[in-house]
Amino acid sequence: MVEVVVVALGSNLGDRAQHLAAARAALAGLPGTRVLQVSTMEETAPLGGLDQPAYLNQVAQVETELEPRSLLEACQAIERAEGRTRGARWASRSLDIDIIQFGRRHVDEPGLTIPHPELPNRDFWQRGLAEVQTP
Ligand code: A4P
Ligand code: MG
Repeated sequence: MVEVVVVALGSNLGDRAQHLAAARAALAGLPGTRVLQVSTMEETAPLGGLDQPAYLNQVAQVETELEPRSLLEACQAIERAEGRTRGARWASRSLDIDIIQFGRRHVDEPGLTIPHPELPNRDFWQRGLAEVQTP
């Protein structure tokens, strides 16, 4: 079954726009998956009040035949592929991919909650979602 899914991309380390571009390309390359629309990239102040670089955030609407758990695992593999900055240093924030919505499905399993519970708290996700959502 094909579902329309919205994922959030975020980066605050290294070449942030390049990490987001790599994420979009990798999503488009997943089996049974197409990128339908992407929102404008937006620079956002780091949440959590920590002394961190600013984020670049973007939302992508994709169509996929993957099940939620398979998509999560694929997103985590993409994060790992983009997760290294120069040298061997592991940088967890160079790319974060979160699944915001998965069609109209609700998932509440260990390690996977959809819709993403942080959606109401992240205005930049809401703006991105509004840009890609077809009425
Ligand atoms: N997980 C559960 N539900 C989902 C879902 N719907 N999509 C689990 C994706 N993952 C989901 O994520 C931790 C665990 O969440 C995963 O193992 C998965 O099973 P992670 O990406 O491995 O680790 P993380 O990034 O440290 O945690 P998380 O919860 O993704 O962090 P946040 O809350 O996204 O924080 N400020 C700005 N301005 N912009 C940002 O994008 N992002 C963060 C990262 C902090 N501050 C930010 C931003
Ligand atoms: Mg995450």
